Amino acid sequence: MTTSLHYRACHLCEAICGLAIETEVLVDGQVQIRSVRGDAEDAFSRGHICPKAVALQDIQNDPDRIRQPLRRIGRQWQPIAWDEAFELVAERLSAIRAEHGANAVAVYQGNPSVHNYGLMTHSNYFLGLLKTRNRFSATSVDQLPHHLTSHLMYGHGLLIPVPDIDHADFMLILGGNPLASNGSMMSVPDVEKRLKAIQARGGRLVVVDPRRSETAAMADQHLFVRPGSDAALLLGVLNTLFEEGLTRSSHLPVEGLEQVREAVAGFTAETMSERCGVPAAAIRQLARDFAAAERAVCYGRMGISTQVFGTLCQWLVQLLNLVTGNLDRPGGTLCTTPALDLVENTSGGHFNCWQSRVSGLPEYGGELPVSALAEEILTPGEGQVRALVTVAGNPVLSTPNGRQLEQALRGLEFMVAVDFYINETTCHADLILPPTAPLEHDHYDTTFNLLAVRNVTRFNSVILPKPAEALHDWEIFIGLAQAYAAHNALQLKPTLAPEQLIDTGLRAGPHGERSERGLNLDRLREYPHGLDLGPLQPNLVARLKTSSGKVQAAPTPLLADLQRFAAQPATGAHELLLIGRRHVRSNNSWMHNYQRLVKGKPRHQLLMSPQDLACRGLVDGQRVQVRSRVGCIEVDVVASEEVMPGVVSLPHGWGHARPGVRLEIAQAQPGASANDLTDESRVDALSGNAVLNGVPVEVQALQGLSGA
Ligand SMILES: Nc1nc2c(c(=O)[nH]1)N[C@H]1C(S)=C(S)[C@@H](COP(=O)(O)OP(=O)(O)OC[C@H]3O[C@@H](n4cnc5c(=O)[nH]c(N)nc54)[C@H](O)[C@@H]3O)O[C@H]1N2
Ligand SMILES: Nc1nc2c(c(=O)[nH]1)N[C@H]1C(S)=C(S)[C@@H](COP(=O)(O)OP(=O)(O)OC[C@H]3O[C@@H](n4cnc5c(=O)[nH]c(N)nc54)[C@H](O)[C@@H]3O)O[C@H]1N2
Ligand code: SF4
Ligand SMILES: [Mo]
Repeated sequence: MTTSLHYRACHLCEAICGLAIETEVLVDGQVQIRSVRGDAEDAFSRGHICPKAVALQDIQNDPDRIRQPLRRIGRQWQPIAWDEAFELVAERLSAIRAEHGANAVAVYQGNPSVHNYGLMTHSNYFLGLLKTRNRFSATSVDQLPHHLTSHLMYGHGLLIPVPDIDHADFMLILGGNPLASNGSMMSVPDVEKRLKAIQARGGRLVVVDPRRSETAAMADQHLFVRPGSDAALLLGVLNTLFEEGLTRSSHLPVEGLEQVREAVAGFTAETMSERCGVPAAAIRQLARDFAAAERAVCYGRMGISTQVFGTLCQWLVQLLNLVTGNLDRPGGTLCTTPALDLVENTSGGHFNCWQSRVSGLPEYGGELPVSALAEEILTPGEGQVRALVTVAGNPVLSTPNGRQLEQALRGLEFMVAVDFYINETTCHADLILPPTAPLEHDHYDTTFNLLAVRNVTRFNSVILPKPAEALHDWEIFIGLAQAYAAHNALQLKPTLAPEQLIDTGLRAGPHGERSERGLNLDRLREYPHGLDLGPLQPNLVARLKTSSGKVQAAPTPLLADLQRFAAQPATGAHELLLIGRRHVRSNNSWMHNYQRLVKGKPRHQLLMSPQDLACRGLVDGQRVQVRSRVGCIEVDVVASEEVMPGVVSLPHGWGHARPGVRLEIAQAQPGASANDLTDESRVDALSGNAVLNGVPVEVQALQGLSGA
């Protein structure tokens, strides 16, 4: 038996930890994984690993995983050859498009797309040919407000300042729980150590969250905030900074600061306190503490993006850093100087160039908000969606009102999924095209090096042999493109393999041919533990993409949204509001069928404060029914002092007990889907981003409902 050791960046979340993976060749020539460990020599992650990476072994061997294309005939799945499958897709999509127009074909691209560089380089090779305006992705159930804010303020949706966590003295986190998520829009392996280091050097960590999350529990201060009201809190802080003369000038060229000062003048800590539930004195003190710190950073994530004023929140976060002189400053926020520079290589994005047909939600960067997907399928009329392509996504569990989407999918004329599972979404497809498993292809992270807390880069070679007949995601897209082009007499541009495209990108990048380092793919291959390109440096002046060459502090759409905020009545304090949560042993809507990951006690119950339980006559551990405007689920409730009164917390991505799904272990512990409760009609009106947090619900005992 021969064993060998391979190094590789983990692609499962944004932390991009270095892994050391040992493989062995068995007597029959098969190669299998022996162990997955953290790579202590990794320049960036220094040996950190979490349980998700260990489950890479289970992905490889999972009997549920599909290894050849499948075609659904009624309820049966039958193997089909690749060529036949490509031909079927081309034939069906071309026919639907010819009859009903380009927008009749929709696309959903899910989260793992951005963790798979072949999908990043090649999915559009095919999807671009469809020329549909009905493109959707996980962006609009997640970080769309970040992109839109950067697009409006800095001129490019990917020019996103990252917290310089290793040099900050004060870190304010709103709506992020990096101890569970391992950080997001901030690639930061080993985040717990880095947060503790802030405290060890005499700094402070403050967390704003309706739940005392794992991160809040280690913070120096935790403030409970009423879900969905962070814009009020941030406005109160910003107002205090101006009112008490706590601002600091910035070296950056800025336009619109006076307008900001005037626009927030009415939003005092005292008036905002009522809207967010945080005492005015605490809001003022937070502003003073933030301003007093030598190097402070405000970071707002998922919890404040996916709410009614998500974009307003992200704008206010940027402003807080800007007016205290912490934007583009060590210990504040800094933009990376990435080896592969998507900011230089792509357009800055566009916004609201068209709107969704039924609800008029705005386009961003060529995509529409996914909350509109089901209604675009269900509403008859010109431009109705009749066919769908999903790629690495499970919108039935991941997007608002999953039950409605499920119903919509049943009515499609044709659906094809590029995925390796028959899950809650792909079970509705006519055809599933499974790519190779993660370790069967090489890896470069096009996305998260761009958002890392140091300038890092790395290329890793393939670890496990590609099975005969298998295709990589990018090869599937080439196959689809060729078949589709042949059907429609289109001329396809030649393309290169992903690694060659990366080589070109590296050469053209800031560490490439025009720099001393002369980085290209061959040089990068010499650093399997990753190449550290140094700490983040101030660079925003040179990287700004606004037409004025200045930071736009007061973009018109954001000032207008402030009016929407001012006009909105405060949420009734009597309403029970649903929020989400993450856990290190769960990953979005998949990986629940990996024993190494999900072992142990269930983690998908509803958390409720003891006083909310008591006033409803409920007890810890009871089975309850949770109802919202759109749906109803049954779950076990757990008494928890972690959540503030008036708030219940349920993780998303569960709810695997649906007909047609083939995920054996996951179905033994199916849980319920939070997105059977979230409401597709509740969006951040400015961006169209889904509202997943702060959803009004009612909770009752199950037995009380008989006959209801
Ligand atoms: N209520 C609520 N809803 C949420 C959230 C929340 O916090 N609360 N979070 C939201 C967020 S932030 C996100 S990003 C979305 C994520 O939601 P989705 O975009 O649906 O992504 P996943 O749930 O990760 O779906 C993963 C799918 O991709 C497949 N897959 C994995 N790797 C590959 C690959 O390499 N190639 C291909 N072709 N397929 C692959 C898996 O088999 C699985 O079917 O969920 C959102 N939904
Ligand atoms: N283990 C694990 N890691 C993951 C994922 C996973 O599923 N599992 N998913 C990955 C993905 S796709 C993403 S986008 C990232 C997300 O990474 P994070 O943004 O860190 O997401 P969460 O861990 O869900 O933390 C969100 C926090 O917001 C809080 N919150 C909810 N509503 C509100 C509110 O109204 N105001 C405030 N202030 N807080 C609120 C929640 O209580 C929760 O603690 O994680 C990534 N990493
Ligand atoms: S924290 Fe994220 S990147 Fe690191 S090992 Fe876990 S899943 Fe992989
Ligand atoms: Mo996400």
